[in-house]
Order: sequence, then C-alpha cells, then structure tokens
Amino acid sequence: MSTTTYAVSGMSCAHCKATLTKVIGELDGVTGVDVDLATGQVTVSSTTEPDDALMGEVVDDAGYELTGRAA
Ligand SMILES: [Cu+2]
Repeated sequence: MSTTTYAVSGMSCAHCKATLTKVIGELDGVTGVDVDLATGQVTVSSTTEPDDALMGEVVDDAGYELTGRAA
C-alpha cells in the first residue's frame, strides 16, 4: 500500500477534479484519488508504488500538467 502526492497544474473547478479522479482511478492498482484544488495537489493511494511516467501521461491526456511529486 502506498500513498503518493503529485503537484498538478491547470485544475480549476469541480469538473477538473471529477475528470482526474476518474482517469487516475482507472489505473491498475489505484485504490483512491484525492484531488485538492486549493493546493493543486493530487494524492493517489495504490496497492503498489505508482508509475510516475504513466501518471504524467494520463494527467496530460486529460488536459492538465503533472509537474512532479509534491514535497
Ligand atoms: Cu475544471
């Protein structure tokens, strides 16, 4: 079990939140997605360490930019 927080730019409303929750939630091993619009952070719970490259790809495909793991 792993929890990873990513910094994502371009999120502005509940629709962005719903979109990212859906696309990230569909990835293998992901058990939970928490989007925080105020801080621009997305926290992903997963059964194994998430693949950052894949995460960046799905976020990018959805129209946002994953800038890296949040400190
Ligand atoms: Cu939006």
